[in-house]
Amino acid sequence: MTLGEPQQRALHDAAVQVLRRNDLGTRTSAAPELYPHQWSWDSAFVAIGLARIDIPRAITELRGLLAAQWSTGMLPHIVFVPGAHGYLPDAERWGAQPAAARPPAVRTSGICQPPAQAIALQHVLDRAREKGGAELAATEAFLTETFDGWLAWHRWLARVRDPDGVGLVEIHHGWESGFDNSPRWDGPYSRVRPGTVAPFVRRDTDHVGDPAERPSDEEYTRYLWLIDQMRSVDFDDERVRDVIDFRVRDVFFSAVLAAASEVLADIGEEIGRGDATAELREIAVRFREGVAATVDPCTGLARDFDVRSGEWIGKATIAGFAPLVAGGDLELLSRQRTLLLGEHWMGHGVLRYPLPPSTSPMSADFRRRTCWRGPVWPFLNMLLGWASARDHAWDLRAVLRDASLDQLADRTFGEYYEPITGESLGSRDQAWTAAAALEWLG
Ligand code: 9WN
Repeated sequence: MTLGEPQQRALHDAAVQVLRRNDLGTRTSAAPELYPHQWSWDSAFVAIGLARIDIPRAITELRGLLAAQWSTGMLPHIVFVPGAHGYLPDAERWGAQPAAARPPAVRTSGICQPPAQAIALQHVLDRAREKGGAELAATEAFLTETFDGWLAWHRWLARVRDPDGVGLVEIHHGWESGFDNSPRWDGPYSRVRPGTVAPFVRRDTDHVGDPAERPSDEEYTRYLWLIDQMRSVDFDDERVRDVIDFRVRDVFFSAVLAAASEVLADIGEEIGRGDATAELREIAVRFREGVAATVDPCTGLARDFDVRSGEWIGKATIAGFAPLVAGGDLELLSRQRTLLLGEHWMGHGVLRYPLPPSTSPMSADFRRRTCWRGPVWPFLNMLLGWASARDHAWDLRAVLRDASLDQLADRTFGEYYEPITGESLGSRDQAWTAAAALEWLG
């Protein structure tokens, strides 16, 4: 089914309302109750949706995020909103206390998330070009003003998180991946041994929804332990590597960096910052090649690498399609598209909609209701749709678009969706889900 005109209009209006409801003025809450703060990669995808309805507000969103950039270049994964809580009982425990590199005026976490921001910048510029006039001028001025900040962010990732130049970003916490409790991290987390850390206590279980859908308290205690380890060295990049129990080269994060660096190089050229082109294109090539090199010839899926155990992580998750985000080798991309559309993934007979589940239904790790272990994430489909358009993979893009609109027509804007029944799960009125609807509607 594809949506008729009236349904499309209703979906559009409801998505706009969600973004307005989550609008805090200069930041957008990731979701009203569960995630009232500004999350880094959510905010990039939110800006893509905002650019469809309000270009100046999209610019404000990205400007606000950049204002929380650390002096090292890192963009923090959460910018805490004063007075808001969600289910994180106390921001300090998650690293929001002063660290030497943190800007003084904001409270932020001390970890990061995949760098989707340049992809958002490109969307804002595209929409501004369609409008022309004052909005285009304002967008160009914004890009000129902030270019060095985005460049510093990419540089920090390339230098600090890949010091050996292997073309893969090292993460130090599952949350840095954005795929919090994915089966990808089961092995690495089994080697995290919490010392003296006060156990995680949920602030209000009503906010968390069905406990079966989310990580357990024991998992949260490990998450906190890693933050404590970082805090013990004042979040100092060089020292964190020595003390942290979790060191993984994340293939999907690396793919986002590759794609975003290429886009940032294009933007730089357009606004007269050709001085950064060579460096950014080099980062794009390095990480694209790094991602491609992880592909398991047996499964065709890209893999993460656990630095501490020296092992590949070959779980059947959507992150295995990282090359489709990174772009590059045409044959590899074509093989991956066939795999993605095939019966282990989007073409699996049990699925409510032909959309990629976060873990393959064929995998022993598949859990249909547990957030990163099976459910479908609309923002990821938007990202895959963007990459498909970039690579002229119109067939894949068309399936993703039609199925996404069908899925989102319930207008709940769920955080994620049960892949077999299509039920909306997790948080409701999730901002990046509303943004995905607006982007697909065009
Ligand atoms: C921790 C906000 C974030 C997303 C992540 C998603 C989830 C947070 C959590 O929500 O993570 O960062 O508390 O579960 O996994 O991708 O950015 O929407």
